[in-house]
Amino acid sequence: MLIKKTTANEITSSEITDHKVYVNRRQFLNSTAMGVTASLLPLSLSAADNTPKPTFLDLQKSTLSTDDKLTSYKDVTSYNNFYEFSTDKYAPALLASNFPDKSKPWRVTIEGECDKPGEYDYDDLIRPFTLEERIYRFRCVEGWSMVIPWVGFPLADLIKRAQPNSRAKFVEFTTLYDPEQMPGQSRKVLDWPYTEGLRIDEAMNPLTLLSVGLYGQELLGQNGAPIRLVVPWKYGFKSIKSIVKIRFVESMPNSAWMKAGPREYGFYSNVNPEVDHPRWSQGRERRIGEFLKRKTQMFNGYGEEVAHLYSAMDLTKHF
Ligand SMILES: Nc1nc2c(c(=O)[nH]1)N[C@H]1C(S)=C(S)[C@@H](COP(=O)(O)O)O[C@H]1N2
Ligand SMILES: [Mo]
Repeated sequence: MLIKKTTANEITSSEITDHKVYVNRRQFLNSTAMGVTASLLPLSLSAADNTPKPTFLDLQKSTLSTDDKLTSYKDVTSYNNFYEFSTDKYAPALLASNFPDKSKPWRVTIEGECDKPGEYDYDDLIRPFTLEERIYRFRCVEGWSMVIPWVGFPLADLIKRAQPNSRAKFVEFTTLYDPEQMPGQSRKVLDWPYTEGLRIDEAMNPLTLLSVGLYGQELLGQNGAPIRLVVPWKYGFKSIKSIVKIRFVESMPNSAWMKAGPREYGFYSNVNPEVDHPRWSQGRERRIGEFLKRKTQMFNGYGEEVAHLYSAMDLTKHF
């Protein structure tokens, strides 16, 4: 992460459409980064480098967006699950405000069953991709939900560049392990580092996003800076934050939550009002900012796009 002009808590909701922070940052990158880091770019060879670089002014609006009313920027950035910082939902906004340490490079390793593995600086990793704004519903397993204008690019675009081989049946993601920056990791709440996984066809689905921002701004620490997953038809915990590793594997990976509670958290974790969590109903949800609960929709309302992925499966068994 090269520069940061402002911090989240200085941004008021009336300023959320002001993209200056991003634009400055991208212009800076465009003018300086290419020459210096070109040799570190195993994925961004030739052709892609001649295409216009994404700027946050040029954000493409995605046709996959919902027109549900947005959750406020304040709620999206102050009510968070990020156990590496705290199990208290209001604490990550305070404890992660300077995360990640801007003086340290953020590297993402791509490895496993693929022809183009590599280790990338964050800026090099995202440069080849066109950033989109996508308004997605996001539902937590505990029955709250938000509607968030994410900024990101399809995970499929990155996967295609990595060229997975025929043994790549699943993708495993890993969060940074650094107890000095993430105080919650000094307590064994989960088996750190946090890991998650998707089946390769789920990972390739056009809805699956690698997010680097929201509300037109760079991601804040509490939302999983600098890069996190967003899988809108699955419960929130699948959307792993602060990713440092993406690994193609042959067999189904075990996630941090599956290890913590195999009866409560399955690999698929599709939003499903018919399959309750052992300790609570999944039939209704509270949209943050609303008073009355609403009925939860199958696949969080994205059935048309994803139901075919599970047509042959018993979803009470594969929860
Ligand atoms: N590394 C990591 N990723 C994580 C979590 C976490 O504790 N650690 N929490 C998950 C859960 S339970 C939810 S609901 C979402 C919350 O994302 P948000 O804070 O941006 O709303 O992040 C998910 N990703
Ligand atoms: Mo969650």
